[in-house]
Amino acid sequence: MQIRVVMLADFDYFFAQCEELRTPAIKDKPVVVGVYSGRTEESGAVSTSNYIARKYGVKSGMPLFLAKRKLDGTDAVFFKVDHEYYDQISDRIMQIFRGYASNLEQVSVDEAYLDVTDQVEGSFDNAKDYAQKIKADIKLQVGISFTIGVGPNKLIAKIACDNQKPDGLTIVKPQEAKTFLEPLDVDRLLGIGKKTSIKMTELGIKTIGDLAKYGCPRLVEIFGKALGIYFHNAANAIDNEPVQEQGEAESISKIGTLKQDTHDLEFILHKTDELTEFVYKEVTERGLSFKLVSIYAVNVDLSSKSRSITLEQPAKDKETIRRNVRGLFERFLAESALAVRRVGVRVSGFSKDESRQKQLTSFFQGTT
Ligand code: TTP
Ligand code: CA
Repeated sequence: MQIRVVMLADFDYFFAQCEELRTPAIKDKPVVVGVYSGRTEESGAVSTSNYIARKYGVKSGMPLFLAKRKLDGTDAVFFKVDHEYYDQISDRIMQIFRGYASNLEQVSVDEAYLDVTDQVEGSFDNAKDYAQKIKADIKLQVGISFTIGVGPNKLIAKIACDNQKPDGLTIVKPQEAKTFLEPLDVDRLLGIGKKTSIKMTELGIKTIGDLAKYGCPRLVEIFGKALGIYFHNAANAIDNEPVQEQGEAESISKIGTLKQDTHDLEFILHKTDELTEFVYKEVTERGLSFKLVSIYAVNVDLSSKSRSITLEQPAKDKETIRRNVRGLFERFLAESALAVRRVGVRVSGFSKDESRQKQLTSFFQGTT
């Protein structure tokens, strides 16, 4: 198999960092974002906190009253989760990532894998500069910092990412991958929770290195075929899972640069029509219906904005994309005085196109 260069980007203390972005004055204070259950004013749990609050012992999942107690006497600030706002920021970053990768797999609101093999020509030395470039670009355009792990597959990228946070960058080359994993505890591998880890301790397996040396047939005997083989491969730094968009997070988009910076609607729509063609073709080829149409604009000052509209019914036609892109840009230009440099069109919220599935089914029925 060809060498791959896979990145995992994980946004630093994400919800709390979003709050710092909105209110920069709190940056030097402990910041806690919580889910308030509403039973009493104090009841609820910590979603996340910035690294200053973490120094006082605040942790995700901790009851809010306990976090308040730990931060007693400090000038800590508390926020209620605002998912809509965090999603917006996340979407903007994911959209920029798409421009940097052949494939993007969004894992959660603040994590995504990027396959950048082609972009860095398979070189891990290039990958370092490339990762720094992405980090700097997003810091500039959005103002959010994140940590990147780079490896020959998703498994290594993920573990590399956990190596140094926040604002970290850890690169594990293919030839270093096994040695990198060796000393780590087995529970660092995805799929090894408390129960499995206890079982492994009983077998004398403490580190990933121990697991790598344990015979594959024995592992299959103990954990079953699928899991046994997975453990053996993972411990030996083998993971062939492709980086691919999936489920909810999936979207199809295209971004392009305008021939000149402009604030003119028709000029912009001329370009977005081209982008829509591309998006529409992809949607049709994959037999998808979409429920969300979004636009994206990078202004001359390099700030970027996205706007979305949720359709009442899933759609699959070009005209729906065009009409909504026009409406979104009309509103966007009315709200912003800046000239636009780059524009994008995106559809998401997919469902499989039923009529096409029926066609396929009858096709199969017809041929058997
Ligand atoms: P994480 O990536 O686990 O944590 P983080 O981004 O806050 O911090 P870092 O990566 O720098 O260690 O989670 C991402 C977001 O998910 C987090 O900002 C808030 C939310 N979250 C919860 O709501 N509850 C939780 O228990 C956890 C762990 C996270
Ligand atoms: Ca994170």
